[in-house]
Amino acid sequence: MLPHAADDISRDGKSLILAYDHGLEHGPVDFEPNPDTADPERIFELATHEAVTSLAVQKGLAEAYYPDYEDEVNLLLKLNGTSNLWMGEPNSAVNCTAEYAAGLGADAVGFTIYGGSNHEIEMAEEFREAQEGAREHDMAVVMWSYPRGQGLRNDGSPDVISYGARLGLELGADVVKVKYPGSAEAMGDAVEMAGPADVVMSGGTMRDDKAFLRNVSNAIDAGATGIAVGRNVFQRDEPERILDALEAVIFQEADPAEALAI
Ligand code: FBP
Repeated sequence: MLPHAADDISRDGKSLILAYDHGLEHGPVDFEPNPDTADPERIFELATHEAVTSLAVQKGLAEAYYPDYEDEVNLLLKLNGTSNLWMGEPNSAVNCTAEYAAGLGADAVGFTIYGGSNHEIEMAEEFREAQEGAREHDMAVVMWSYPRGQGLRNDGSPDVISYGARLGLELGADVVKVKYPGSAEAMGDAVEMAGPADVVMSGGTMRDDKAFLRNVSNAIDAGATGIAVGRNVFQRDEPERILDALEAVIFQEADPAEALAI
């Protein structure tokens, strides 16, 4: 484990990853609340906000837009991903190698693992290749650790989320992205399981500002180092406002109510 491998995509040990791989993972439905968000340029522009420590996108968007933003945005290139147009046990295609990501100027790579899926074994083997490739190019490794599949009755339970955090540590991720397990205590358990790996919470669907910021604040209090968030930021009419508030909660550990007043 390289203790500071995630420095390129964090600030003072904290991070706000703006995730924008939704066009692949969920499709145009995620742009419906705010149709302008289908335009990647808008999100690359948003990623220049000082709260954002990296932007997570797939290869195609990086090739088309990153050359214009490489001085202002840290690139977290997602190496696998898939659409939800098909049905079956959770799985994800590897769309890009770590070497190719390095060539695009990536600071870090991202990789989804669906622990508990019938495809977990092949996904772990694909992750091994990605993780070792990232090490060769000094890129941090962020694992989207989302246990799900036939074997799991409740993939949102604190125990399963803690197991997901541990998978990240065991397999060599520098940062593990997990769903918020519902309380600061449960998040604390996940953070403990991840050991020296950073834990960031996932953003989820758009919801009430105060409840959202309260969860983020609880996660930070529990030792999480930040958030990887997509819809809860980019679907808003004024995404800069919630980024300002997130910046205060994550980097200044401000109270959520005060952060909203900024
Ligand atoms: P959100 O903040 O919008 O939840 O995005 C985080 C994320 O991990 C994205 O990177 C990804 O596209 C999406 O969630 C996958 O969500 P799920 O697999 O749960 O539908």
